[in-house]
Amino acid sequence: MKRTSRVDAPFSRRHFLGASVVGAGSMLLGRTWPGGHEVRAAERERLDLIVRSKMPLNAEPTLDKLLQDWITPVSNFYVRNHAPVPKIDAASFRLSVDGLVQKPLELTTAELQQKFFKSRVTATMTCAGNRREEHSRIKPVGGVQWGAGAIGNAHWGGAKLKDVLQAAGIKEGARHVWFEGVDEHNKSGETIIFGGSIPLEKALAEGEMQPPSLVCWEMNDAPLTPEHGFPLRTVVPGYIGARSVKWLGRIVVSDRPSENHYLATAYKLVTEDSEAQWKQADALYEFPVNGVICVPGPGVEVAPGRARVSGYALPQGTNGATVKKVEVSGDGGRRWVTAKLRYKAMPFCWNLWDADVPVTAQTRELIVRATDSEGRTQPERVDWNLKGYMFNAWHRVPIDPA
Ligand SMILES: Nc1nc2c(c(=O)[nH]1)N[C@H]1C(S)=C(S)[C@@H](COP(=O)(O)O)O[C@H]1N2
Ligand SMILES: [Mo]
Repeated sequence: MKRTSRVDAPFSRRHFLGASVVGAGSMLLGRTWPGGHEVRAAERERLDLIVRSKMPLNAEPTLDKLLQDWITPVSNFYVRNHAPVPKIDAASFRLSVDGLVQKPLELTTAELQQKFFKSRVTATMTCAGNRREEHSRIKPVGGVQWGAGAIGNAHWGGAKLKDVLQAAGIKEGARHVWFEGVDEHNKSGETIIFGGSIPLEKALAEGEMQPPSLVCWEMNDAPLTPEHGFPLRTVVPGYIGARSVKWLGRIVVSDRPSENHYLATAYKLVTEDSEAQWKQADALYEFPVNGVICVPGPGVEVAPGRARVSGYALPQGTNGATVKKVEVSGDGGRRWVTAKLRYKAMPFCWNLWDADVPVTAQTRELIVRATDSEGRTQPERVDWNLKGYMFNAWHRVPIDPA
C-alpha cells in the first residue's frame, strides 16, 4: 500500500452538492488540531448547541440550524458522550487490530494515514435516542432527553474499515467486528468503556449505493475534533450513532457479537428492566426512517393561507434506501401536501425539504411523515420502549393561529 490522499471516486462526485457548505465552516475548521485535551475548551466555545448535560457533554443544535445546509457544520453537530472526552496524547496513541486475524496490527494515526487510501464518505449520523423527549411524553424514559436535533450529516474521511481488516488478514470463522473506545467511566461501581460491534458483512460492504464503513480521522475535511472522537473513530453509514465508536483504540475480529455493555445490553428495545428481556432482544443496528419539521418551531404564530414548512427526512439505514417522499398535513392527517426535496437522493443520508401547506384559522398542529424508497413510512404512533430508542412517529408541531 502506498501513501496517497486519493478521494474515492464513487462517493466524491456527489459532493459538489454539499461543497458550498463546507466553505463557511472550514474557515473555522481548517486548522490542524495538535490533539487532545488542550484544545477542548477552545473547541467547545465554538459549539453552537443546546447543552443537555455538561459532564459528560451531550448537546444538540436548535432545529432551525439543521436547515442551513445538507452538510452540518461541526459547530452545529450534536455531541453524544457517555464519559468525559478522554485526554489523548496523539504521539503515543495506537490503534490495535487483533482477534481472528493472521497478523495483529498496531498503528499510530500517522501510520494509518500513510498506509491506507483515504476515502470520503457522506453519511448521516443520528443517535438512537433522537426525539426521546417525545418518547417521554408517552411515558417518561430515562437518559438524555433529546429533542429532534441528535442528527447531522457530514463528510467523513478515513481508511476503509475493510482495507484495515484485510491488511490484518481475516481468519476463517470471523463474523463480527468489535470496536472499543478509550473513554471510560464508572457505572454502578464498575469501570466500563464504550464499545460495540457490527456484523463482518457490514464491515466489508461497499457498492455503488453503499458507501463503506470507515476508520475515520476527518469530519468535513478537517481533523476530528476532540468531542467527535479525535484522533480516530469508526463511521458506519446507516447504523445508529452508537456503532460509530469515537476515540477508537481497538478493533477485534470475532466469531460473535461484542460483549460490551453498549452492544450486549444497552441499545435494545425492551419494555422492562429484566435480565430475560435484555438477553432476548436484538441489538439495534440500522436507524429507522424518520422525518421532522424544523421550521416553524412549536408555538409560532402562523397566519391562515399557505405556510412554508421545512425540515429533514432520513431513509431507513438499509443498503440502497433513500428518502422518497415527505408529506405534511395541516389538518390532522386528512390531507397531505407533498414536500419538495432540496437535494439529490443519497443512500444513508438525510434530505432537507420544504412544503407550502394550507393552514386555516382552525389549524393547531403541523404534521410530517416521510417515506423511503423501499416504501417504509413513519408510523402515526410507535410502541413505547424502556430506553426511548428509535422514535420515528409522525412529527407534530403545535402552532398558534395568528
Ligand atoms: N467512545 C465512544 N464512542 C461513541 C460514544 C461514546 O460515548 N463513546 N457515543 C456514541 C453515540 S451513542 C453516538 S449517537 C455517536 C455520536 O457521535 P457524535 O458525538 O460525533 O455526534 O457516537 C457514538 N460513539
Ligand atoms: Mo447515540
